[in-house]
Amino acid sequence: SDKTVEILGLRIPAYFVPDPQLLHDFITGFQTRRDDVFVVSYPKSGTTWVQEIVWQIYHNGEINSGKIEDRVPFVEEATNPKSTQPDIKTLPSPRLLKTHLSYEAIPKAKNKDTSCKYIYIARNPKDAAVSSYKFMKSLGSSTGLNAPWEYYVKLFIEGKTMWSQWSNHVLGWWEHRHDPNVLFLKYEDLQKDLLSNVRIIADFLNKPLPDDLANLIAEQCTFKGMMKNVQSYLLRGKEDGPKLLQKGVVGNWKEHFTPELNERFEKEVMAKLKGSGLELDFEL
Ligand code: PPS
Repeated sequence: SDKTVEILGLRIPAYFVPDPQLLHDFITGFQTRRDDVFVVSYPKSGTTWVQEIVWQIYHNGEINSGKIEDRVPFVEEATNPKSTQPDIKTLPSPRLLKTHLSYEAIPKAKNKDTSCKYIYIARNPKDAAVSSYKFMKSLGSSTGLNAPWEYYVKLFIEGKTMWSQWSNHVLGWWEHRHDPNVLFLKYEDLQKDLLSNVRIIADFLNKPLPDDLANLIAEQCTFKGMMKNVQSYLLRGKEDGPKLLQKGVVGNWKEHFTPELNERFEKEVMAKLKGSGLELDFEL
């Protein structure tokens, strides 16, 4: 947790925020445009997946080998001098952007009529916790994490890992799921029926797809399809290191959770969803 900085109530990894005040000012001063599309999530919930789908919807199903962060830049990376992604401020419209910001912290239009769009993707937090642990480990000890799984998951439950408490994040967005400019998706639904979800995303973006294009994008955005363009999802300069695409399955947590840990997670994380109507802990 000492490797994070706190901005707008969220813990963000320090390795890409050399100056927290600068990022704070960037986010709070962000001028949204009506045609901005934010792909939003709690980390390791399927952001890259939705970024690729949205990008292909805007580019007629083209497969582009450019890095995903060059095509759909990351808001929280915007003030990192080491970052090579395009400058978000001067990016031509329509801007497709990635962020892990909470509903509270995300840039919004001053006037509701000129609001941009937000696509939120949620995932079973047990799988998200395993995914982020593996990813952080693969970053190496200088920027990543050098702790056993049991310790990491304890921090996750306490809301001390990146982007803070999972339940606050997801429920904050869930409350706005009926807003006309918010689309709330679930990773597990995309796994079950990708084609329908590609259509739902396209319709939300006012870009309804002809059948052949919807089929093509759904095919190209399966885990297998995206692995054919894997260089897009490897971190620049660290091509043999951390991967945004790791295993891509539902229920991987079962290999990592002891019954005791599962019980604690149910009590301290899943229980917070009670009464909200949001269900994520289901089997495929
Ligand atoms: S990040 O770093 O927060 O932006 O990561 P994010 O992209 O949100 O999440 C990474 C996990 O999403 C999986 N993924 C996919 N699963 C299924 N199908 C497709 N096409 C796909 N693309 C990405 C990726 O493998 C990570 O999950 P794990 O469980 O680690 O495999």
